[in-house]
Amino acid sequence: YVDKYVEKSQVLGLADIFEVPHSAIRIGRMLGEGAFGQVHEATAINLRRMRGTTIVAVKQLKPNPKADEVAEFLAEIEMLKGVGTHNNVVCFLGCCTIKAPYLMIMEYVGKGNLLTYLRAVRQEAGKIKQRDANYTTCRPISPRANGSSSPKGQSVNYIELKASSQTIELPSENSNATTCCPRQPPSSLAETTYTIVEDDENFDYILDNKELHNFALQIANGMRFLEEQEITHRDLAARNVLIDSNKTLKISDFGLSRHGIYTNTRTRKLPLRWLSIEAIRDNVYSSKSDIWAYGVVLWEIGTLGASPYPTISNSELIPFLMAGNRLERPEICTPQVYTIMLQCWLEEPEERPTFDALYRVLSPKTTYVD
Ligand code: ACK
Repeated sequence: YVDKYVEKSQVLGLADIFEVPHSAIRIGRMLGEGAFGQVHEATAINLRRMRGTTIVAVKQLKPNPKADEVAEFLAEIEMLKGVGTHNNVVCFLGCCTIKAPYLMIMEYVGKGNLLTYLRAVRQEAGKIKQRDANYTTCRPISPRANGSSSPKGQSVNYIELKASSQTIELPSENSNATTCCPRQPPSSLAETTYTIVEDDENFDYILDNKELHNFALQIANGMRFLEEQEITHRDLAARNVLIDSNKTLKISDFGLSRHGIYTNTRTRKLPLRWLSIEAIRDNVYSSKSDIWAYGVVLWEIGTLGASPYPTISNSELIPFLMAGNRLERPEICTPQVYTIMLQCWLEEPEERPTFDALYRVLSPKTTYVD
């Protein structure tokens, strides 16, 4: 199996447009490590269609990999060669597969994974809540004019937490203890909007309903690109979505990806709490099981990176789901988005939406002028 790919690469030799010599790669600091291997930041010289030096991410297997791990890694690279590019999918740039150490060269996505981002947002919100006891002034949240005061008893739809300038908006029930900044009116979808602004080399940790919606849309967009090509991700989770400095989300880690419907025949670590009923019970994976995982990712976003089913043990999960139970609606999540989650978690795979349909539901509505 391994030889098949090595032989293929050798036959293709330089004709393989993705093949890069090891000498063109300078490995830098380690970005992360998983069961499979390691990801490093690196510089690459004269990649395909990229003259000069490019900062990239390089994935490689751990030292002394087993033959089947090598085979899977090379198979993953072969698959990536045919995927094409999309703004919401980490771009495959090249590989070293003629001789070990085998390397997979990918677009570098500079701000880490979405789960870490969400938890950082949560932490900032926590810090600000701690501090808010010290605030004494309160101004209303727009759409009213700047500086006018909030009518008594009126609930506020969203809050803005501005750590760097020590400005905080909180719902009016907390009005005695808050400072509020006017900003644009809430969207019709928004129930509660949190905006957290914290300087981190000019990168803001912000999460509001607009951003939640935008994240949901971007992930659906990337997944619809994979769905179109009948590629099943099989490990879609916030930890496998990367974020760049422009807040563009990129779906990453195709370590488990396969074409079409795939039945797992080997024992391996599974992302149990992201798996659909049929994936856990029957080992059947498809775009419809990715849709289930997408619902869990929406829940991760809505809870700012909580862990799913914290009170349910692994062995209890299937009976729990089979009894019709599902993750609860996160507080900051609108009924519309929770309805999408519940559709993603329908027991019958065929009844779940497609990524294309979700992308269209989540897309901003086009308005036509007469
Ligand atoms: O949260 P992180 O910094 O983002 O830690 C993980 C780690 O490697 C293991 O997967 C990071 N990582 C993975 N792929 C990339 C990439 N293409 N660009 C930048 N970082 C990456 C990921």
